Amino acid sequence: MESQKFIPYPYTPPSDEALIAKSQAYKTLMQSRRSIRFFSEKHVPKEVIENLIMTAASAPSGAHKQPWTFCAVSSPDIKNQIRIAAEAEEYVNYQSRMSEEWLDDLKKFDTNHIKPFLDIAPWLIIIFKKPYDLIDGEKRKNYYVSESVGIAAGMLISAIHNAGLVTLTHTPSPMNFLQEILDRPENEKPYLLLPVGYPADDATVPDLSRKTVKEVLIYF
Ligand code: IYR
Repeated sequence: MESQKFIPYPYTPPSDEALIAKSQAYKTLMQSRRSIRFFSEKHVPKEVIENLIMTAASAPSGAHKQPWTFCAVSSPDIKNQIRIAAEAEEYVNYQSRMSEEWLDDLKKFDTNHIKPFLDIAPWLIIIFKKPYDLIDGEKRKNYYVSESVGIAAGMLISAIHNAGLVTLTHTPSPMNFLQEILDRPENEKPYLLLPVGYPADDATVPDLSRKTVKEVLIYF
């Protein structure tokens, strides 16, 4: 392995005032994010989706292996195939695979196995994680794959919100059907499905509150 070339990192330190103002403004922006289950059919340009995904793909990753693939689906036929397969799995989940405790925890969201957003949202982004790369048929291991892909997913969610669109972290389970429908190779495993678009005009969200600073932050 040849040694890595290092280059200067271009950086201008912000003032304390700028740090406070920017961190406050971003907090306010991100605190207005909600998971949305009711989408509009309104078109979202492909260029926007590409910008969002390439923001996510700038995430840090174990040994810089970038162990992810993003599938961006706008084809009504493929979206419908995904909906049919996801609803079939979710039906079994709600009927028998989820515990009473789990179903009870979900009551406040009023969810069930029916997922119209999979047809309605203009885009479905499916994130695949790659436990290993296949290079000329050889397996090359990736590191901290779930952490890396989780960070990329978080960056995607914040990019979607920052752009003025909405999403939902949807995890139909099991979701191997996504590997088949999207014809992904054996080293790509479905990680998360995100419908992306505008909220429906009459979209509602559950009236929830977030934990306070005292509940989540401990200084030492
Ligand atoms: N995947 C199911 C169930 C579900 C699970 C959790 I954890 C949620 O926060 C919400 C739903 C569904 O999408 O309905």
